[in-house]
Amino acid sequence: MFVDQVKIYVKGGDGGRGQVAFRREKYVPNGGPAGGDGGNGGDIIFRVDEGLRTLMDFRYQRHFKAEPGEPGRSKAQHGASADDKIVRVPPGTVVRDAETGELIADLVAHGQEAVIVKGGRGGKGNMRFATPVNPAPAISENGEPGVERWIELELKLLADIGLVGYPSVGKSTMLSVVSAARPKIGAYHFTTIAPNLGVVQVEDGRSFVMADLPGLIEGAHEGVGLGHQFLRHVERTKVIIHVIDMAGSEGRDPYEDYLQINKELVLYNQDLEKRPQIIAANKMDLPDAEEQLEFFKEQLGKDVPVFPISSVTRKGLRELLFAAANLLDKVEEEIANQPEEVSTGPVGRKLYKAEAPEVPFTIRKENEVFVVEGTQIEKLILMTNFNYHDGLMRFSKIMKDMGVEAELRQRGAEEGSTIRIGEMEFEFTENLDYVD
Ligand SMILES: Nc1nc2c(ncn2[C@@H]2O[C@H](COP(=O)(O)OP(=O)(O)OP(=O)(O)O)[C@@H](O)[C@H]2O)c(=O)[nH]1
Ligand SMILES: [Mg+2]
Repeated sequence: MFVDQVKIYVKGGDGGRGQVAFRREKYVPNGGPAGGDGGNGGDIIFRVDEGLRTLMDFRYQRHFKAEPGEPGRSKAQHGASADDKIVRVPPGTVVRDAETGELIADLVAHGQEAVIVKGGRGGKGNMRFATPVNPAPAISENGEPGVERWIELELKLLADIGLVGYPSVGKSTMLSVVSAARPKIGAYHFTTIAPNLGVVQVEDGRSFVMADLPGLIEGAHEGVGLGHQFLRHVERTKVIIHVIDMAGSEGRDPYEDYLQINKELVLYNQDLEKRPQIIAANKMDLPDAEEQLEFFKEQLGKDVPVFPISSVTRKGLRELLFAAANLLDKVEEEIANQPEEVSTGPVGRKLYKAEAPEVPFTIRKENEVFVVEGTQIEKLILMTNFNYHDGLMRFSKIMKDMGVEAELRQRGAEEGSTIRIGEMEFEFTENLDYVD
């Protein structure tokens, strides 16, 4: 089974909670704060492994969670940070946010890594909150929650050259004679239902990866036949070999075939119009093929080379492969001279936009309740340890600094009004001051 699209859930590890503790030592009166920070939660990192070919493994495991950081300890010890969780993916994996469709990572080269979600930061222990005004604060933070999201993985084949054409024109047959691949061959349509890859060796030592793709028919760009599902693999090939049944052995007109397939490619993706293409006139061993080829060339009318071949007798294949390798070299040279794109960066770890952008808070009224929303303020609620009075004071100071308090007052909140942030509800209190 060829699995090339899955939806999975990922969550970074939560940060460990910071500790409230005080030094209690002999001969040291009023020991200072000694609560350590929590450790950071682990990130989820995808790493390309060229040993993998499909997204098959993700059909059985769809949830990935990184470990949380350890809580901070007393005696000024920090909690340990969790290890990152490494998830192996095949080369050609494109990762998108399932909700927004936003590109998170495009993983191409063996060993390439991307941080898919960040783990949460460990909460600060009370040692960190000591100030000259409040030298022994009972404040600590809870750990920051790890980022969670649903993502979509899509596998795009990494073939240099793709074989494109109607069903039964002989694409699989060609791959089977120019490489060690053994795709299924049949005299019926849609024999090939998933792409096959083969490594092609040209006589002069050059080699490239060729993909035999399922046949396309009219309407493929909108999902007719098998086409749509596999057209996106065509997007990644650098050169297209357009295979045509030049004998018209099924009664179709070769030139009509040629136009129709090109139309489907362009309707699917405008860029495919400019993709370098080589025309392979196949089945030249059959009667009438020569005549049809002449007519085809006339209709084509432009200076596009056509390579007459027979995958059965192997005639013409050598010339075709040379031309393909030459064109591929040219395309690769052009790519090498282009400024580097973000999406296919060098091997190494890269942080794509793993976190949602911070939006300032908003306030809306739900009946009599003032609901404050915003990632930063909601995170603050989760990270505040309300068990300590000092913690509460710090929370209220940050609310004030962020302008939440002023905005609430302006919206009509007064002493005793109900405020809701995240899961928490509390009463609005004026004049809460940080330093008592
Ligand atoms: N005479 C002749 N027959 C060929 C040639 N190439 C392929 N065929 C035959 O054409 C039929 C279809 O070949 P396939 O290679 O399965 O065609 P395909 O393009 O992969 O077809 P789908 O996978 O269905 O899209 C088979 O019966 C092959 O034997 C050729 O050069 N000459
Ligand atoms: Mg086939």
